Amino acid sequence: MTPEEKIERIKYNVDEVVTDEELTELIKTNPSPKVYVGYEPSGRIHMGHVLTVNKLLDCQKAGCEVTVLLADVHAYLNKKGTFEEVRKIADYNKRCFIALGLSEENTKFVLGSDYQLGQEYMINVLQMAKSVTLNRATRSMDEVGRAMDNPMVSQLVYPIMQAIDIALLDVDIAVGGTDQRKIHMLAREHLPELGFKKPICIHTPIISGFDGNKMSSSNDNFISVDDTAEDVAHKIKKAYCQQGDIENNPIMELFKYHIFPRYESITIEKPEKFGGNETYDSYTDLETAFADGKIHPMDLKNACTKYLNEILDPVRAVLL
Ligand code: TYR
Repeated sequence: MTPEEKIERIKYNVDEVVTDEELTELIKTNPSPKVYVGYEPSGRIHMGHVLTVNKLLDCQKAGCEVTVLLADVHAYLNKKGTFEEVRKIADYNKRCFIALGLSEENTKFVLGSDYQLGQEYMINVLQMAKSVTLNRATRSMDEVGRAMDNPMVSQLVYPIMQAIDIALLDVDIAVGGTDQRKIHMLAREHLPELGFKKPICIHTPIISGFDGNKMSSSNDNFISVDDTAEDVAHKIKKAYCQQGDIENNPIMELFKYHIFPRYESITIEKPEKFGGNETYDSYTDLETAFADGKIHPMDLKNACTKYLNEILDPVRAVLL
C-alpha cells in the first residue's frame, strides 16, 4: 500500500481524525505506527465494540502494530463490578476479539492490571493529577462514566489513567468511539507536559441501538457477537426502520459500518412482482435507494439479517 492508500484505509468510516496533518506525517515517516483501543471488559461484546475492532483490522492492513487494552482496572473504577468479576470477563472479551479477526499473532493483548499497579505508572498518574482540575476530569467522563450525576473520585482518576495508558503503551494513535473524545483531548493537552508525545486520536461513530439510543451494554439495545442467529433475526425484526428514513436508522448503520466493509456488493431480495432482486455496489447507492422509498423496510431487514448472520456465524463457531 502507498502512504495515501494507508491513510485512506485508516480514515474509512471514521468521524474524526485529530489531526489529519499529524496522521499524514506519521504514515509517511513510520511504516509501522502503534495503535491501540482500550475496552472496559463487558459481559457482551456488541456491534458498537465491533466498529472499533473493524478499525483496528483496517489499521493492521495499513501496517500498524495493534494493541488491545483489556481495561479491567478502569471497569472497576467505573463501577462495573468487583476486581475478580471484571478480570474474568476480560478473558472472555479477548476470545471475542480474536474470533473477530484480531489474531494473537498480529495483536498484542494487554491486561490493565498487569502494568497499571506499578510504580512508574502511579507516579505519572499522580503527576498529571496535579495539573488537571476536578472540573475538567469530570467533564471528560461525560459520555464514559456510569452515573455521573454523582461521580466518585475513582471516576476522576479514570481519565488520567487512560491518558497515561497512551503514554506507557507508547502508542502513536489512540482509537476510540466519539464518546472518548474529551479524554483524548485531555491526553493531547497534558501528556507533553510530562515529556510524552501528543497522540493522534481517531474517533469512530457511535452506532444506534434498536431503541434509537446509543448502542451500549447498559441500554440492552444491542446485537452481540454471541447472539444466536434467531436472536439476531428477532432483534432486527423489531428494530426501528421507517420507510425512507435514513437518519437514526439502526439497520442502515449496520449496512454502513458492518456489512459494506466486508462485502463488495450486497443484494436486496425482492419479490418478482415488486421488481425482483436489486444489487448495490456501495453504501451510498443503498442509502439513496432507501431514502427514495425504493426499498421496503422489510426487504432491507431481511437482507440485514442474512448478511449479519453470515458475518457472525464463524465468530459464534469459535466462541461456542
Ligand atoms: N474509556 C474506555 C471505555 O469507555 C475504556 C478505556 C480504558 C480505553 C482505558 C482506553 C484506556 O486506556 O470503554
